[in-house]
Amino acid sequence: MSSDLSPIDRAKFFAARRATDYVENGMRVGLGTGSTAAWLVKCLGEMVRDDGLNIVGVPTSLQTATLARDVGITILSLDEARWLDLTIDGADEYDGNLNLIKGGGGALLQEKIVATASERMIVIADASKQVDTLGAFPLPVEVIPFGWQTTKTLVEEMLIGLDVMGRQSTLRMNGSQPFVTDEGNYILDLNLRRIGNAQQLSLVLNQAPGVVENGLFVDICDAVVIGYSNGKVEV
Ligand code: ABF
Repeated sequence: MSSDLSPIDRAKFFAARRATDYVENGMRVGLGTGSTAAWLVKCLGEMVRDDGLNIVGVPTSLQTATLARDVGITILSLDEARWLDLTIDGADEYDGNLNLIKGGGGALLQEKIVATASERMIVIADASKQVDTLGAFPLPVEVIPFGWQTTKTLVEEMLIGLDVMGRQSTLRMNGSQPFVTDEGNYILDLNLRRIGNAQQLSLVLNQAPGVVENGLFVDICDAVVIGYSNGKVEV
């Protein structure tokens, strides 16, 4: 780790490094996406190279697949691996019940499929991601491009009567074009401000025909490893 990292990057690095304690020889490991997960992949790459760690990784995005290959981790697709021992990934928010908002990086669909196929899921994060109630971070919802404006209106209407504070959503952009996920879909970011019942909201959102998946991870995460810039780590 370079000494000129920002405090937040140091915190992410320390969380990622501690999470490698959960990785054992022979494991099939889901590799998350985002800047915190990238530290994990780099740490695991070092362990493969220097300590002879023998694992296979299942990446949750093209970006992570490229990084994992670059650092020397053997990767498989989920179809090849089928079931995983462990997934380690970042998050945009986590609450005291280990419920998460994910998808700020746009990889929520593969992340959720891989995490759900895993015996255990560990989140790595800096303490800024901790919240009492989810929802300050806009909730990403992956939708198919066909009819996305209709889906957007439908989703906003389906929020009426639910325990949320806002209902506005915006199409995520990449410059002047819609952001496109690895699966060829779009993302709606829902500005809900407060999510009172994450499980109910997740079930409702996935009822809309154009919705592929949403970024709420309920009852999926088993532990959060929280890193601090001074090197302290809490689990
Ligand atoms: C992925 O990366 C996401 O689900 C989440 O959106 C994001 C967290 O990013 P970072 O680790 O860069 O803060 O884990």
